[in-house]
Amino acid sequence: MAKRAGITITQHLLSQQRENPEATGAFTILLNELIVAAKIISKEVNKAGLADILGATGEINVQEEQVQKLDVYANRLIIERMQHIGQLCCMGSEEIADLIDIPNKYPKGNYILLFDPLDGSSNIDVNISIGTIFGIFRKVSDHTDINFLLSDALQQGYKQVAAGYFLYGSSTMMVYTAGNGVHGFTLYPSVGEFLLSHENIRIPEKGKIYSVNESNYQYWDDKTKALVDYFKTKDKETGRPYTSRYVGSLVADFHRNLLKGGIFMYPADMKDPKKPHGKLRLMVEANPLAMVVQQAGGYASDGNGPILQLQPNELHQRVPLYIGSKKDVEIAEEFISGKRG
Ligand code: P6P
Repeated sequence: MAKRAGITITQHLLSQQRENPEATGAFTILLNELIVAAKIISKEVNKAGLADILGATGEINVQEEQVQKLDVYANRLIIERMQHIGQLCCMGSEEIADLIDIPNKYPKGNYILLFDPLDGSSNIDVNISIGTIFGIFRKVSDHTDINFLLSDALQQGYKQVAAGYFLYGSSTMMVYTAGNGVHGFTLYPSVGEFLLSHENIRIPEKGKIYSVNESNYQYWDDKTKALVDYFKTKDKETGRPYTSRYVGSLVADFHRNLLKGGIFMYPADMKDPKKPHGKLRLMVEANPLAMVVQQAGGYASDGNGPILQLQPNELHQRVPLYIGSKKDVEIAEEFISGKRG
């Protein structure tokens, strides 16, 4: 992986913009403002142990999950920073039930930002890496009297114009794709800039790591149990058993597997009858990471087919997720779809 240290994210975005004759700069403005939000979140996350910003608020969000103080902070911060830049017609947040309007006093734009402001936030108190995940669509409706329609957000993942994540860990990183490869940037706090550290990331075609919460084993169907048992079974020829690595923070687990190879799985389970398709959200988790992994040479499936081809029905719909090294995810698809037992 070639490295051109010293390239700032702004330089990189502008060079990508220059390579795209249709680029108007709107997208660069959008990402740059999101980066400012991430820098502020990073500062708060990294001092969370010192400020009274730890712990839960006592509220339950639209996902019926405990709301962490930093969740609320990050969500508000992204909304407030992004709503005034004049590039969005609306936003969708994992924390908010409906699409978020752009206040009338601000100009509107032609992009939709969907995001999970702080994924894995239950890990904040124990100093485990967490992240912000984002996906960007171009508006498709053209009603002059309506700013946006729900259908502008509920687009198939392959129509995303960009996607990526910020990882607040031992260092703060931004990993993104705009359809022209996957590039990683590391925040240099003393400089206050994200500098190119991982140019053109490629995920190994086959890994040696599987990531899944095995405490759900009893809630899986037989195909899912057979799949996880496959990765645990000794077979020298196929390099099994794989190593188990599961942090419980999607961005951290995904990022490790992106760099080292492997498969992350959050299968459908019968644990909660209200969530038969597993825990992860299609629009703000699976789709963005599916675009990143595909651009890096990997694959993301719901067990029966590509995540990026799924037609969304609702903003917060959940989906089983198998994502990572292409050959490993294809094996998962063979088990879950019943082609291999
Ligand atoms: P479980 C964090 O709450 C999250 O949404 C993802 O970041 C993570 O991968 C998953 O849930 C962990 O869920 O059920 O294994 O604790």
